[in-house]
Amino acid sequence: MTRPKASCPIGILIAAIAATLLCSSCAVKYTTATSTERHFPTGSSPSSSETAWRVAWTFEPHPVKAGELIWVITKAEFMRGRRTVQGRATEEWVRVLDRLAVASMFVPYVESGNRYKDFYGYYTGVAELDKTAVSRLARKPTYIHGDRVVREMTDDFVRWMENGPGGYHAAARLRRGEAMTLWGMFSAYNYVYPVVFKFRDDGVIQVRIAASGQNLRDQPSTANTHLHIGAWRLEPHLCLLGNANCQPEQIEVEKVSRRVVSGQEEIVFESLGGGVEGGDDWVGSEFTALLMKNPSQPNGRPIPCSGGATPPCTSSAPIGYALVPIRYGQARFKASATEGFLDHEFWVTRRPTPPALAEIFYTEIQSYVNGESLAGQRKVVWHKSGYNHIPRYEDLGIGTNDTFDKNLGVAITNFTGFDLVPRNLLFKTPTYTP
Ligand SMILES: [Cu+2]
Repeated sequence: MTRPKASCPIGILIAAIAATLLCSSCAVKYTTATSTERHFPTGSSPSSSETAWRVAWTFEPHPVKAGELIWVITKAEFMRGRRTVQGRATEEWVRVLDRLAVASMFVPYVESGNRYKDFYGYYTGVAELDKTAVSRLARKPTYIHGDRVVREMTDDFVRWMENGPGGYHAAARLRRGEAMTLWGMFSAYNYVYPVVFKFRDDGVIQVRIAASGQNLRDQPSTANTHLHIGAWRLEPHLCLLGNANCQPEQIEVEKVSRRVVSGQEEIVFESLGGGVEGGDDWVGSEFTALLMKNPSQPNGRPIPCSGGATPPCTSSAPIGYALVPIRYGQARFKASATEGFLDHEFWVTRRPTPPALAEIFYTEIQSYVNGESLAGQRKVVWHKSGYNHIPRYEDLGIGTNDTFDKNLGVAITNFTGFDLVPRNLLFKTPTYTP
């Protein structure tokens, strides 16, 4: 694999050494990996819970900005339920992801030609949080790791509602959703970017980023309009823990489109990249999503036998996750040929070896995509999603002589991102008992 132009092996080494030196007094505080496990519903014991998440994360040296760290989810495992085997209820955990992290924040302005890579050259670090302020603000109980990552158990509105014959009826039940929400933020000079990973009780992972902090200019004019294009990098795993036959290398990544074919609407599945590294587009009229599935990991749910098969029979449906975009639009204007990362909303590449610290920037993806085969390889999936920030009075304050002052106001957050949704991963509707 080729490497990003600005992160040669020596550069990475220097960055790693510099991070260690600069942070020698706080190495334990900022670089120690940690993990958390939470069961749903909140308050249930691990032996009686319906579902659960186990998530690990760490801080790694930024390959370009020496001395700065980046926040990386290094493992996400979901407990999909219990199976009774030989009279004993056994938890079934699925390793969903090996890595999940922000991969870019690209900010091109309509005026001036300024086009900032806020997660690359303009990155100024994982922001330190004021524990007292966060504890006052956040839902309880709150856990804060290394002054950088907050864990909250959050409400998630209505998860499901029953209906009955003739419509909704008074005896119907509903369920309030819950989530384990992890959030932190990174900064890029005047801007601050809250980063949120919400791990829901139904197996969904909601990934979001927002922009806040102070605007670059004092004027709320349309000439100061800019995009905040967030991007993420993830490594699907999709294996049941303990299944030695499961191979993440077999994962297939497909683009799913609702498309008119010969006058008929159809759901069309196409290999992302066609077996080699490559990218493809989000099409609003086709509700484009991605499907990641692992043929080497069947669902395993007991099903009636057919065709003379000998019991017990189980579902061979591969477990999977859909990547569902949440979008406001898509940027296509390139100021130069070096901005090829703007060409597509989805990319798939071969995972480099070793996986850490190499090929982690969406804005450098042109140097990663070089036509290598994906057959039998671990895959990295990339997605970008941005919003158009037209500065308004609400983002600014009023200074002396009644003039606008960016430093006396604050940019109001606008979140963008995507959802990761289980597909044929559970046995039944999660958190629902008929
Ligand atoms: Cu902005």
